[in-house]
Amino acid sequence: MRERIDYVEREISEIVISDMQGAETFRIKYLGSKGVLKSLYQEFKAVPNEEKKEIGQRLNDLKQRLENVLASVQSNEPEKHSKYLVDFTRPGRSTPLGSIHPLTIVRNEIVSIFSTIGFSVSEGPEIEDDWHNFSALNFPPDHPARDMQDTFFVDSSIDGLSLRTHTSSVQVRVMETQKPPIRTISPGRVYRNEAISARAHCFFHQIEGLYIDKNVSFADLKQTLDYFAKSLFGESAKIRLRPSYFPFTEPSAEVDVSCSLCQGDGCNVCKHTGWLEILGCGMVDPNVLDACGIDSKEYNGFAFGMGVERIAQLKYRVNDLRLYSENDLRFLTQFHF
Ligand code: 2NL
Repeated sequence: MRERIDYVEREISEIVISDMQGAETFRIKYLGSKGVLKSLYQEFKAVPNEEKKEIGQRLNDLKQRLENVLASVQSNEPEKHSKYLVDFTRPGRSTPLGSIHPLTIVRNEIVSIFSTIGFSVSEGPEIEDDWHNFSALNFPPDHPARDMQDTFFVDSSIDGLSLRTHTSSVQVRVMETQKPPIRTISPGRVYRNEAISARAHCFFHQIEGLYIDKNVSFADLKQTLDYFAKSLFGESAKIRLRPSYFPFTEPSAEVDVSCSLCQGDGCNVCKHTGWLEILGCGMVDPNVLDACGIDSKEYNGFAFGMGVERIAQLKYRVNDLRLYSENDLRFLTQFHF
């Protein structure tokens, strides 16, 4: 009730009535038989007894104010009425502060960790051709990711244009245009043709990293990822690597981080393994370097990729991927950094 009275007071202080027509509209809206004041008095009946005195007083003041405004306009004294309408001493209306999306918070944090060790940020288009999304990355012609089932093709009449399925396509562009040494990460939205559920969405956010130089070793990769995991999850975080396969890296590995909730003892979140999978990585396949115009006899490097949703899920215990894109303020306002 108090808020509604506040609201009406604020509203009328901003109204400018310039003619008789305006005065009549004002009268009907606020003082008419189906007007705002009438409905406030209606609501007043339900106010608890102990508050009746205060709220009743405010209502009567409001009624007086509305009548005064109307009378001054009708008596054609515009100066007087403008004094009633605008109170320049009122404090300004406060604007509620927004909050930063959890995926943005996590992305910024990851970008900032890698920037401390010399990685730049590169971005590229979300619609890609077959070369940058697949062929240059050593995907064989019959790889399932090239199938309509897994990838969104933009227009069947335009050969091979699709929504990028990973941000490796950005790194292909970097390798094509820059000379080693290259140290870059590419954050961005990627698309996969999946049925939407708590665990899968048709788009998600990825951060990929690429390091190309002379004599880069697998130990360099491990050290970089160990530094990253400790910076993101705390000094006590450990990583482990398991052999894996990607078309664009050889050898390839999947990386787990020790579960920060149970310190490795085993809990629901890590399914009693003590470990959580956070990213994939490997040494860039020489075929990829050569396809991008970098001599694989002279240079080599490592690359890695991670899902931002996945990392945010682990950091903030989010259990349903759909929450990230529903724009529900009850979810979005919970994140602070
Ligand atoms: C994952 C795994 C990975 C890469 C991404 C990459 C990029 C270039 C060359 C070679 Cl240009 N590799 N990226 C490498 C290994 C894994 O992502 O699970 N992502 C969500």
